[in-house]
Amino acid sequence: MATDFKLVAQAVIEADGAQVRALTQRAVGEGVAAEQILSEGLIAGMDVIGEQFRAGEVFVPEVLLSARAMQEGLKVLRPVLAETGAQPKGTAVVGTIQGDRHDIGKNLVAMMLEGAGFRVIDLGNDVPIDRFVATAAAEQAEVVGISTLLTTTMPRMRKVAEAFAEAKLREKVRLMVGGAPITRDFAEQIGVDGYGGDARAAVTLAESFVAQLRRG
Ligand code: B1M
Repeated sequence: MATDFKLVAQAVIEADGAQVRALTQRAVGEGVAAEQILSEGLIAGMDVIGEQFRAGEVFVPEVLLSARAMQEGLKVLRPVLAETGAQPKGTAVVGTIQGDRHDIGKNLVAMMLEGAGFRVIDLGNDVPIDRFVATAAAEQAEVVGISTLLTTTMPRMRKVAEAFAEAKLREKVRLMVGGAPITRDFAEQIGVDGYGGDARAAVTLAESFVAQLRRG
């Protein structure tokens, strides 16, 4: 039976985690690409909730319940996205900036990086600026990915770039930013190395950073 992505999205909207999990499992079993289940099912449902939230039709508890339901689908997709037996392509540190607790998009970026063969150190959400720097240095990371979904916390991304410069790590570490309010222009303005519009773009960027660094 062809996968009905609308049903997956609807289950996210209705915050029915068991149904999200079952439908995601079924789609995986039918051989549907994990990225398609993500974008046309799980993320599509979350986008509807985001719109309803903006319009004042639903409130934080409903959003949180839908987010939890979406995570049930992500749990199913994680091993599929991470299927790789190769040597690590490089080390990436990822986290959501201090003051921001949104982590679904960042988790996706982490999963896709893992799936592409990176060693990923996920610092979680609400991550202080210094922790990005200290972890990158300690783990000899090539890539640091910073996520935010809030316009109020966007300015802190510039401070991360400044902190890496102060620690004299800008030659060794490439910085990328992403999240719904982030644009390429913003990334250029704050002086980071790149912007990922979605998790797939973040992986492509991370791969190009590692290639650049290895070329020297
Ligand atoms: Co909040 N929230 N939220 N929220 N929430 C938004 C972001 C908002 C746009 C909703 C709205 O008004 N329409 C709005 C921000 C407005 C603004 O800043 N201008 C908002 C607000 C205001 C808030 C609170 C302040 C609400 C309140 O308390 N009054 C509060 C903030 C709490 C805090 O963080 N301190 C809050 C809380 C929450 C919940 C806890 C309820 C929950 C988060 C649960 C969680 O993450 N564990 C939540 C959610 C779920 C959302 C929406 C509905 C969905 C976000 C999401 O997960 N999308 C969101 C509205 C929306 O975006 N539609 C909203 C799915 C996810 C896959 O997409 O994260 O964009 P996204 O990731 C994408 C890309 O952006 C990219 O890849 C992913 C796709 O492949 N990407 C990267 C992300 N990070 C990347 C990093 C990269 C590269 C790409 O490189 C490093």
